[in-house]
Amino acid sequence: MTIRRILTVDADMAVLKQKSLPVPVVDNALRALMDDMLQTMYDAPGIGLAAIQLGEPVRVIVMDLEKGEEATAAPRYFVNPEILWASDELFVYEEGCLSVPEIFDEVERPARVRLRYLDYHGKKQEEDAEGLFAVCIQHEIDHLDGVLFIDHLSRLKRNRAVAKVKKLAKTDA
Ligand code: GNR
Ligand code: NI
Repeated sequence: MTIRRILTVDADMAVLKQKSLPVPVVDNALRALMDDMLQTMYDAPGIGLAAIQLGEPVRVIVMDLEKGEEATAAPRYFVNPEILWASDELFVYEEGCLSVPEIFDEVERPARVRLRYLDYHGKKQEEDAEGLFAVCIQHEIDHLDGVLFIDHLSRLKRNRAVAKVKKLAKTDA
């Protein structure tokens, strides 16, 4: 398992805007990628990560809503996730993204979604999500379609966010 570099909007916007491709089969090579993703996410730390954030354009997500505390670790893996249904009811949450570091803003999304995906073993699953789980899985599926949470904000806010991340990257370098 390897901690890898997380792509950010200051340097890697073109890659992050790519649409990721469905995975044909869940094999050991894919599980190795998922293990790297989880370790990278825990190290960051974050609660979710899409493969494209490591530069891999495949439809794979990892998640741990327990923030990776060893004792309560609850890693989740989603391959080829699809939203089968979304509630009309909406929910507002202050989101952040490891690819848009130190920017936080409110995004409105469906409060509940029904998911279909393949798990770590390639087994087909269906599941309902609500609360933070629903927020996070929608944020991650957006990544698979080249959509960032700042794309849900006004153009002014989005431009300011990218400018801020670029400035931050300069001062950190
Ligand atoms: O770690 C993360 N926290 C978070 C908080 C609110 C809404 C979404 C997220 S996902 C984010 C990690 C990330 O960038 N995943 O793509
Ligand atoms: Ni993100």
